[in-house]
Amino acid sequence: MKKTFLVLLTLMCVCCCASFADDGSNLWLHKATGDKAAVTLHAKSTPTTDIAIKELTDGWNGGAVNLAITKQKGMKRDAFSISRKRGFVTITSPSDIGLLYGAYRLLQMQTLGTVSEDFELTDSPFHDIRLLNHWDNLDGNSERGYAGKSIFWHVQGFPETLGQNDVADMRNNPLRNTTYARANASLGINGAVLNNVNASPKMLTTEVLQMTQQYADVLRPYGIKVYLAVNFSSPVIVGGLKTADPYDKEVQRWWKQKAKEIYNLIPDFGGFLVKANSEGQPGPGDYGRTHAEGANLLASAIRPYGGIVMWRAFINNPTDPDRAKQARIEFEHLDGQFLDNVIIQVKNGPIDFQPREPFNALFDALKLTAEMPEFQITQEYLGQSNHLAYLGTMWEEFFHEVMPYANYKANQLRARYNAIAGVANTGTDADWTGHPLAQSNWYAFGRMAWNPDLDAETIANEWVSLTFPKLDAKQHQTLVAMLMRSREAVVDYEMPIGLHHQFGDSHYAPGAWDNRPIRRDWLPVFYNQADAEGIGFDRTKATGTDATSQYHPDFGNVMENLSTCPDKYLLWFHHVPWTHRCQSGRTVWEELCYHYQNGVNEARQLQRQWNSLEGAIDPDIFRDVQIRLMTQTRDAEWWKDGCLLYFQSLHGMPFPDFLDPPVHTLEECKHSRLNVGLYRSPTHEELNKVR
Ligand code: GCW
Repeated sequence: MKKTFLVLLTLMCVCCCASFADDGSNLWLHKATGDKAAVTLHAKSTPTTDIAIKELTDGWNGGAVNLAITKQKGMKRDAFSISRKRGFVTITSPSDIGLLYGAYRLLQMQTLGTVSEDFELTDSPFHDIRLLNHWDNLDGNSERGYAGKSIFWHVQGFPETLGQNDVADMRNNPLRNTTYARANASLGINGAVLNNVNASPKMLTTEVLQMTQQYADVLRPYGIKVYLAVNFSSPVIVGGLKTADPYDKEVQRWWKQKAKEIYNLIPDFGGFLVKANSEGQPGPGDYGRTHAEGANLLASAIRPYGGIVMWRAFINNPTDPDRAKQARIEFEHLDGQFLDNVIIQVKNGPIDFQPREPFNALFDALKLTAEMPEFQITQEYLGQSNHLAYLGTMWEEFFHEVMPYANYKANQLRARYNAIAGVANTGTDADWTGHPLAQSNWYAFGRMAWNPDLDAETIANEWVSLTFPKLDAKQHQTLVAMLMRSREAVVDYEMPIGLHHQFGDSHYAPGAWDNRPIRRDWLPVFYNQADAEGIGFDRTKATGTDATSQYHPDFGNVMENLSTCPDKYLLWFHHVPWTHRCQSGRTVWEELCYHYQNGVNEARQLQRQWNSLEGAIDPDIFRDVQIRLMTQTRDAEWWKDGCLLYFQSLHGMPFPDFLDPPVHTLEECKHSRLNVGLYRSPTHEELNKVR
C-alpha cells in the first residue's frame, strides 16, 4: 500500500512537473510521443537523414515511414513529397535536407490533426536562400535584441582572454543548440548570419573564424549554412594594410587569402553580409569607389567557392532631403555593375522598419541585379519584447503590395540567387524571444520565406496549434484573434494614418515633440511636420519630395492623389490641414484621436482575451504575457496622451467626445522613461537555478 502510494505520488509529481515545466523553450516543436515509429531509409545515410529518422522515430505515431531520395526533373533540391497510402507513409525528395523538411512537415501535420488516411502532397520553397540575420556582437550583446544576450557570442574581453573554454551558449548547452537548429529546419530556414551588420572587424580573425567553424559544424546537418557580416575596413584593422580601397592589389589579395582561410575551415560557408557607408560604417565610398566596386571586391574573392555577398541598401547617410528615396537613388544607377553573386539586401520599407511602411521603391528598380527583402523579426519599433505584435500581417501586406506593383516574383525568379532575410528576435531568454508570443514572428518569417503566398491567419493558426496544442477550439480562436489584431493595435497607437518615426531615442517611447540638435532626419518633428495648420510628410510630385515618382505609376499615382491615397498612408505621403477630411469621413485631427484611442482599446482587449485563457496556458507563461500586456496598455496610453497633447498644443482644437481624456500631462510624457526597467523574462540558466 505504502509502495503504491509512493509510486502514485512520484507519478503525480512527474505529471505536474511535466505540465508546469513549460518555459517556452521547446518553441513550436513537437514532443516525443513515447512510441517508436519504424522508419526505413532508401538512400545513403547522412547526418541529415539520421536526424530525419530520429525525429520521425520519436515523434510520429502513424505507422511505418519510408524515406527515399528521388531525382525528379524540375524539382528543387529542398522540395519534398509526402504520400500516405493505406496508412503507410513515404517521403521523397531529391536531397537529404528535403527529406528532413518533409519529416518536420509530417510531424507538424500530426499535431495540427491534418493527416488523413490517404493523402499526397508536394511542397517546394519559393525562396532558395532563407536567412536569419543575427545582430549579435562578440561581447554578447545583441543590437536591437530584446531577449537577453546573444546565443552565439559571449566572448569576455575579446580577444585577449579568448581561450578554448571561452565559447558561447551553443557549445555549452547542446540541447538548446539543437533546438535552435531544429526550429529553423522545421521551417526551412537554411542560413544564419551569425553577427551584427555593424560588424566588428574581429569577425575575420582566425580565432573567431574557428568558432564560426564550430557553429557551422553544429548547424550543417540541419541544412543551415553560416554567413558572417563583415566590416569593410577589415584589411586595415585585421590585416594591418594601409588601405581598404577595392582597387588596391594588396587589398584584393587580402580578401582572396581570407576567403581561402574561411573555406578551408568551412567548405560550405554561405558568404558575407555588408553594411557599408551607412551610419558611420566604413565602405568603398571612403575611397571614392561605388557600392558596386566595393561589393565586387568581396564577391570576386568568394565567388570561386560558391559564396555570395549580400550588400545592404540601407544607406542611412543624408544625401537626399528625403531618406525614403535614398536606397533607390544610391543603387538604381549601379544596376548591371554588380557581379552575379551579389544580392542587394533591401529593407521592406523605405525608411526603417516602422510599424507600417509602403514597400521600398528599390524593389523592381534593378533589372540586372538580384535583390532580397530584409524583414525585422525583432520588434525594434513595435514595442520591443514588451508588446504583442504578430508581424505575419505586416509581411503579408508587404507581399500583397510588392507582388503586383514591383514584379516581385518574376524578379526573384530571374535572379541567380533568390533570397530573403529576417533580423532575428532570438536571445538567451529561456523562451528564446523575450515575449513568449513573439515566437510566432520567428515562425511566421520562416513560413513566409518558404512560401510568400501563405496568409498570416493560416500561419497564426498553425503556430497556435503547434505551440499550444491543448487549447480548446474557443481558446485557440481567442489566441489567433489576438495575434491577428495585435500589429494593427500597435500601428494605431504608434503610427496612425501613416504618421511615422515618432519615437524617442530608444525607439520605444513616444517622442513626437523631439527636436534635439541632431540630424534632422532622425527626428520625429521632421517626420510629422506638425504645426498650427497641419501635419504629415509631403512626398508628392506636385509639392513634396516626389518620392511617389519612384514607384510604378499604378502605385505611385494612387499615393500621389490625395483623394485616392488610402488613409493608412495619408501622412506618409501628404501634408494636410488638421481639418482635411479622411476617407473615413472624419477630419485628420479626429482620425488621429480615433486611432490613438483605438490602440488603447485594442491593448485592453488583448488583456481581456488573454485573461480568458488563464488555466489553459502554463502558469509561468500566462503570467509572463499578462505582465507584458499590462505594460503594453500602459504604454499605449502614454503614446495616446503624449502625441495628442503635443499636437493639441500646436493647434488648440478640443478633443472629440469619444476620446478618453488624458491621464498624463504633456510634460510627464516628455519625461517618461518607458524603456527603463523593461520587463525581462528569465534566462535559461536563471530558470534552471530556481527549478
Ligand atoms: O533600424 C536601424 C537600427 C540600427 C541598425 C540599423 C541598420 C544595425 O536602429 O540599430 O543597425 O537600422 O539596419 O543597419
